[in-house]
Amino acid sequence: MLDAIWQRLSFAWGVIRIASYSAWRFFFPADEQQQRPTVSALVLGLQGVGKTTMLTRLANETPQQDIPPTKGFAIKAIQTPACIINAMEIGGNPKLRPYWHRYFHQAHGLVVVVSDKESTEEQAAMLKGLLYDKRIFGPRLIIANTFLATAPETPTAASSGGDKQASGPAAPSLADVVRAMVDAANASGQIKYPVSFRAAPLLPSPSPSPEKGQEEAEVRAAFGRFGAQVVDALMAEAGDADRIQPPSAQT
Ligand SMILES: Nc1nc2c(ncn2[C@@H]2O[C@H](COP(=O)(O)OP(=O)(O)OP(=O)(O)O)[C@@H](O)[C@H]2O)c(=O)[nH]1
Ligand SMILES: [Mg+2]
Repeated sequence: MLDAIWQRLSFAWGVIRIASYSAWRFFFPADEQQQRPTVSALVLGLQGVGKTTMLTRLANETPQQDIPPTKGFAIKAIQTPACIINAMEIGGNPKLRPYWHRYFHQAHGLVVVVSDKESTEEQAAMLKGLLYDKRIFGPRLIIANTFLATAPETPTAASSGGDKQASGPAAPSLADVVRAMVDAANASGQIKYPVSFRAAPLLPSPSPSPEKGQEEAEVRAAFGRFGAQVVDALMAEAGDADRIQPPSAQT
């Protein structure tokens, strides 16, 4: 009951923010240099994989220490050189996942976050569904949050129970599994737009390395390329960036 009220309130708050921003831009249009296309991206992934953490960082905000799970959805505007991405995250709670598909038609592209903290098997199954789902429009970007892979002293999902293997050859890493799925999807000819893949830790490792800033830059770069890719794909379709419309608004 409280959850339903909370979801309605967050939805209303999202609508108010978008409406206020649109009204502001109507009366005070951005100067020509600032006029970049706006595209919408749907951000999905299991609970706790780091979707809000990633979007908070990309929106140039400092993530809180302990981020509460996203109830319903959350929207962040991300500035990239190519465009402004309105990223809409839907919570990964199992109770929310059956509703993901309702948002497929509202986005120009999809970002899926997977994390080596969670079961590889469960995430591979989720990813397979999302990669080949024909209701999803536009390019897809898969980001593997490889935080644990860069913190060797922390047990990984593979070694702590997620994907148990008594002994013998080490299980392939989440990044390897996902990369193989992405390559297969791209080679299958069943997907209209290309799928991109980036593996990067979203949080700094416990013992920060000198490359800490570079890790974040890699995630940012992946997002920048994603934005550019979404715009390119849409321009090829529409012929003009000004005519970019979310798929749901095209009919
Ligand atoms: N140790 C560790 N903690 C992480 C990692 N990614 C995120 N966290 C933390 O895990 C918690 C959940 O992260 P979120 O960014 O809220 O995850 P989410 O994908 O948005 O989860 P939902 O909104 O519930 O779907 C936060 O407290 C983060 O600080 C990671 O890779 N490793
Ligand atoms: Mg979240």
